[in-house]
Amino acid sequence: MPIKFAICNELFQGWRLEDAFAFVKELGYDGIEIAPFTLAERAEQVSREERKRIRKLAEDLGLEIVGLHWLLVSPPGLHLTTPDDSIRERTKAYFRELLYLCADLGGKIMVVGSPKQRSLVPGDTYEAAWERAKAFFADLLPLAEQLNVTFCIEALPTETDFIPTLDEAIRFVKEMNHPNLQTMVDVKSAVGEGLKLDEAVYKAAPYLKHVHANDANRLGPGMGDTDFAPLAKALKEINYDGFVSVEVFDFSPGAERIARESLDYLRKIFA
Ligand code: LER
Ligand code: MN
Repeated sequence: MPIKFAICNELFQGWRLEDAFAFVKELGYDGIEIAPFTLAERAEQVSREERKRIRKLAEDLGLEIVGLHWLLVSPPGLHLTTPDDSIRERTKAYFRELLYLCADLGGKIMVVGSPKQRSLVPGDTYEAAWERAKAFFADLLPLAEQLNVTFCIEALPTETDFIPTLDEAIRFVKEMNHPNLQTMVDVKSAVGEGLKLDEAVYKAAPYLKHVHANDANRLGPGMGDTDFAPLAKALKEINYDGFVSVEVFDFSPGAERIARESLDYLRKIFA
């Protein structure tokens, strides 16, 4: 199966969803990844009708809704590893809402990034946070399985002290030992921890369910010095059949240019 390309929707700030979907389809993307905060402050505020409308918009265009990321940008006050049971329970309840939103939109993965909302709170220890995070996901996994959604734990070395590296993400996946909790490679993060991109792919291969494509400079792939050739070669070698999804953090060149140049580069490199 050929590798599919997607793009994250928060880049299209101020666009109507239908315009963003149509634009990325026209460029030739296969999928779109949704940041829930772009739809509403809370997932529950996205009505049943709106979920159907969004899903149909994508289906009518032949665009796949890959899943969700930037899960906890809103609402405020949530945290995944805090020793405060009530905050953690609220966060878990919100993750259930996100699982339903993801499944209602036809999405199959949820990227567990949320660096700020998983970092150790002052006074906590890594080991205690680790056990809480395991219990947190253990409670959610039956619903994830029922809804056919897979959590992808994202290593974020420059943004968080909890699961900062791909090795730690893999260790977490192995300890959880559940098909609906896997990992992913975020390119700027792999570069950030000093991994070669092929090395990152081979390391993660048995658990690799998603890829975020971004230059180390936080622009789109091909818009800086990061060479994606080793990534493409390794993904082909392991017969990766998921999405490579463009995720940028510097929107200054404009959504149109970023979306177009990123896909042109990926197509050239993966050809
Ligand atoms: C944050 O840098 C990131 O890569 C996002 O995918 C977080 O969800
Ligand atoms: Mn990412």
